[in-house]
Order: sequence, then structure tokens, then C-alpha cells
Amino acid sequence: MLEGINAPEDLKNLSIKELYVMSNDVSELIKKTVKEHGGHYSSPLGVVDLTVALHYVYNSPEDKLIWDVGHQAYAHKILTGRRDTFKTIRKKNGLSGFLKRDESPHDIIGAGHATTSISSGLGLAHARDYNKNNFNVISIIGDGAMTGGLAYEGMNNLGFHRTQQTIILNDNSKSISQSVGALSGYLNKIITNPTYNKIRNDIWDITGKIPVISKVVRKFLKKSEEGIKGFLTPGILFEELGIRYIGPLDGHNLEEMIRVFNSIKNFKTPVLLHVFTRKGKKSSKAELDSTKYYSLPGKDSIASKGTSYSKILGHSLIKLTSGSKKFKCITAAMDIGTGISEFCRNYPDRYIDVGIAESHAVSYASGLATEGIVPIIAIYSTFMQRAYDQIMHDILLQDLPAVFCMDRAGLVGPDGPTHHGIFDISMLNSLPRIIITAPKDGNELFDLIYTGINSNKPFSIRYPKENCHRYNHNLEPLLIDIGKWEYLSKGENIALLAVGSMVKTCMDIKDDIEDFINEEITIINARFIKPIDENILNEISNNHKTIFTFEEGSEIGGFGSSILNYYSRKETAPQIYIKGIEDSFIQHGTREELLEITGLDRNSIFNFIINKIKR
Ligand SMILES: Cc1ncc(C[n+]2csc(CCOP(=O)(O)OP(=O)(O)O)c2C)c(N)n1
Repeated sequence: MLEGINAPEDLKNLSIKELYVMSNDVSELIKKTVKEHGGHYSSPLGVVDLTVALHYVYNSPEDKLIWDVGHQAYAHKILTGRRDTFKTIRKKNGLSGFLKRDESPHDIIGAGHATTSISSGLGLAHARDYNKNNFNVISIIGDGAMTGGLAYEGMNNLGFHRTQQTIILNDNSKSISQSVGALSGYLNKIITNPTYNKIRNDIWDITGKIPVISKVVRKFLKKSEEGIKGFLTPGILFEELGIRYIGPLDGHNLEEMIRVFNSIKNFKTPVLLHVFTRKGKKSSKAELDSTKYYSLPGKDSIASKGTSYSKILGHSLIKLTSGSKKFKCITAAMDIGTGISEFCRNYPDRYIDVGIAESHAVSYASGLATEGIVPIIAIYSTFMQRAYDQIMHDILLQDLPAVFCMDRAGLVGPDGPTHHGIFDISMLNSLPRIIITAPKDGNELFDLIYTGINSNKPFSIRYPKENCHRYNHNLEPLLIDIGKWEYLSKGENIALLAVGSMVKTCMDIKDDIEDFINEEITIINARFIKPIDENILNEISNNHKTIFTFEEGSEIGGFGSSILNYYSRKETAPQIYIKGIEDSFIQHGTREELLEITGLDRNSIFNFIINKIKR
């Protein structure tokens, strides 16, 4: 059946029975494609029925469907003209794994970071009202994303301004792992509330048992779902905010969803529709363990050797902090991704999952720090962007210690521009007091964590989405002098200052460069991005004519620009060439492809150096 669906209009003439077949077909296509090519798995499967019902009732793109995060919107892609290209998802030049405005007119607002859909939706709704248009705005947000503060800012505004916006709360009681927090408990209570559900079902049954009035009453019930919920409503939290609550609805019952969507379509006021779905639906394994099947690597993915930096963080925290009560680890819904699950399991009183709430995580950390607890925040570089002001205002300005372990720093690969961690250096570089570091390998990550947690300072460590080449988990930790770089080789004339992942790349091409220019070169592991090692900079400026800097991060405001800035204050300085990521958003592809595109792979760096020297 899927063959005949090239746009959402093609769904409109199908019967309910056919819609179920359609939904199955879409799920099968997702399963087959993701198993083969990799991608998100349990989240997209959980919302196939919901997506079919939405596209059946609403008229996208005139009606605006806004998906939060977008990792679950695979069915939306398939039903909006991207069925045949779906197999290219997350591949270089292929479909994005998230929504993207330039990919389809049905992708109203792209996303990748959670919890934006209510605010963007309200902006859209207000623009509609201002322009005197008449479409529906529907924001679809998961219970995980609802743990983020932005959702409440959006609802607070929406409830006050009271315009048409429908929020569909896709509640599967899971974030990537279990959803956390009071709201999660509240939603769960609603779904499992036997009294409410019994009354609801009883009313429905009773109407069916009184044939004379059943048709009229049921018609009334269908039409006034709103009214019924008015006196039965369990969603009082939303109601009190001025948002009509309807639910909970079975997100796999197409008839029920279609009926309710049709009945609320003409509401002119805000509505929250609470839909419960099963993550991983249509795959028994994924339904049973949606966290394990959150994403699949794809058939062609080759497991690389070595230990991931994330795992090393987990090992290090256990090894370095388990004997002391003064450390507390904070995650914002990313315990698995950041490698700290084992720590969380073993030391439940010394870890907290705050939900998808990065800004809260950092302000929370500041509170801990005032009482002598050293907060260790395990977070992805890209999501740290959410907490920029909290770092500046609540940690640095207060002069409090905190350790930021920033995973996925640099190019992340198939998740693309929303997820690349390429702005953290520039973001933090301009802030006073913070120490910014990047290890050259796994052993150094261990030492930097040790140094950070004992520094009593705000200390950040960035490391890439990679398995590292050198890690010996039996080593004893070493304290590294803050601000001290490391000479890896000493030459004259030419020096390469490399940060983090770039150290190995520079070491890999060292011999080739030396053969080419017939002299030895200096390579420095610039493990402190801030403070920079002024002693070494002064030293090399005496006998080196040319300095190259390499970093897997934005060039503007990055490490290289700190070096330029330093030498610009001197009377004489070597010639400096900086290489990082130029001022643009980098699309998706494998990490290797993207390093090549950005000129940060071995070949490109070799050529970059040689071309400049030849000049
Ligand atoms: C700001 C931010 N922090 C963390 C993440 C990582 N992340 C991606 S999806 C997800 C869970 C989302 O849960 P939910 O909204 O319930 O959607 P589901 O996957 O259950 O459908 C998380 C934590 C993110 N995308 N954005």
C-alpha cells in the first residue's frame, strides 16, 4: 500500500482498516532500513500509528506539525514524499536523521535538541493570528522532552495568550532510558489511574447497552470529548495553566485518535492531548527493551578498536571518586551516552539525572558546590550550549568549582549539524576563570579527570566521539600542572600545536612532513586550551618561523585564535596558520567523511602544512 502514498493527501481516502495496513507497512520499512543502514529505532516505531492518524486528519504542510527533537519522525518523512529516499537517511548527502527545513516543506522547523516544539509552535501560532491565517499548529513532544524547562516556559506563555495550539504529549514513559522527575510520575499516575479509566470505559459501555440512546449519546460523547474530560479530567496541572487537557488516549488505536483529532481540530484554544504510546512498537525486541534498541548501528558499521572516551569517563569516575563522598555526578538524561550508567547504578546517592535540563543541571551544580560537594557534569558538547549562561553566571562568576566532562566534542557524524560539538571551545574561551582542556588519548583523559576533580576550579574536558588509541586502565592517575603543555617532538622552524583528537593526526603525519621538508618538526600536545602555555609559546617563538594550530572545533574564537591573540601583543612573532572548522554548519555523514570535508583528516592536514610551507 505504501507504494501509492506520495503525499499525505493520498492517505485521506483510505479506510481505517487500510490505515492499519499502511501503518504496518511504514513500520516494516523503518525496521528494514534502520537494521540495514543504522539510525534511531524504538522512538520512530513508537509513533508510526500516531503519525498516520495525524496526517490523516490534518493537512500538512498547511497545518503545521512540529516534531520535538525529530529523531522519531521517520514515519513523517516516509508519508511526506520521502519514501524512496528513506534508505539514504543519515548518510552523506542523504536525508537527515532529524527534520530539516530545506529537506521538505512538511518539516516546519528542524530540531535535534529537545524541548523546542512548544515555543516554536506558539511563535508560529501567533504569526498565524497576526497574519489572519487559519491553520492548525500541532506540537508533538515526548515525555522525555517535557522534562526540559523550555516546555514550561512555552506552556506558561501559551496558557496566558490562549490561542489555537495543540500539544500532543507522546508519552511512552521513556526518555532514552527511564524518564525522570515529578512530571513523569504524574503522567504515569494519569495513565494507570484505574478509577479514571474505569469511569471512562464504563460510560462508553453503558451508552452501548442502551440502544435507543446509544447513537445520540455516543455522537455527543465523540463531539464533546472536551466536555467529558471537563469533569473527569486528571490533567489538572495543564488545565490550571489554561491548557485544555484531553487524554490519556491509546496512541495505537487509530479510530480513537482520529475521532479525537477531528473533534479538537476546530478548537480555537490551547489543548494538550495526552497520548500514550509503546516505544519500539511492532518490534517485540525493541518493545521489550526500548533503551537497548534506541538506535542501531547498521549492517555496514565496523566496530573500531579501542575503548571509547565515554567508557573511560565511566571507569575513571568509579576509580577516582568511589572512595569519597565529596563528588556528585550529574547527567541530563544521558547516562548511557556519556558512559556513566555503571557509576549511576553503583552509587545512586552520588548521582542525579535531572532530565533533559542542561541549564538546570549547571545551576544545580552551583548549589552543590557552595556546600563543598564537587559536581561532575557529564554532558555532550552540543547540549552544553543550553547552559552557557548558567556556566558564566552560576559557576564562574561565583567562583565555584565544577568539572564539565564534554563528550562528543568535534564532529559526531550521522547526527549532523544539531549534534556536532564544534562550538564549545569558542563558547567557553571568552569566559574568565574556566579551564578548558582536551586529552590526546585515553590515559590523558583519566589524568585530566583526576586533575579536574582535585583542582577546586571550574574545569572542562572535551573529547570526541571516538575510540581512543591509548588507554591502560591499570595506570595510577597523575596530576597535570594546570596550563602545562607537552612536547611530543622537538625540531626547529616549524611547530604544530595540536588539540585533542588532532594530536594523533599530527603525530601520524610527522614522518611524512619531515621527509618532505627534510628537517625535524616540533609537535606540541596543547592539552590546555585555556590557560595557554605562555612559557612554551615564548620558547618556540625564539627559534620557530612558522606555527600551525589544529583543533576539531570552530576556528572563530577557538584555540588558534587564542594563539594569534597572544602573539599579536608581541613585538615579533612567528607566522601563524590556524586550522579548525570554518564558519559554517557541517552536515551529516560519517565522522571520517566529515573530517575530510572540513580538512581535518590526515591527508588534508598534510597538504595544508606543505602548501603553506611551500609559499
Ligand atoms: C537538549 C537535549 N538534550 C539531550 C538530548 C538527547 N536526547 C535525544 S532524544 C532524548 C530522549 C527524548 O525522549 P522523549 O522526548 O520522551 O522522546 P522518545 O524518544 O521517548 O520518543 C534525549 C535525551 C537532546 N536531543 N537534546
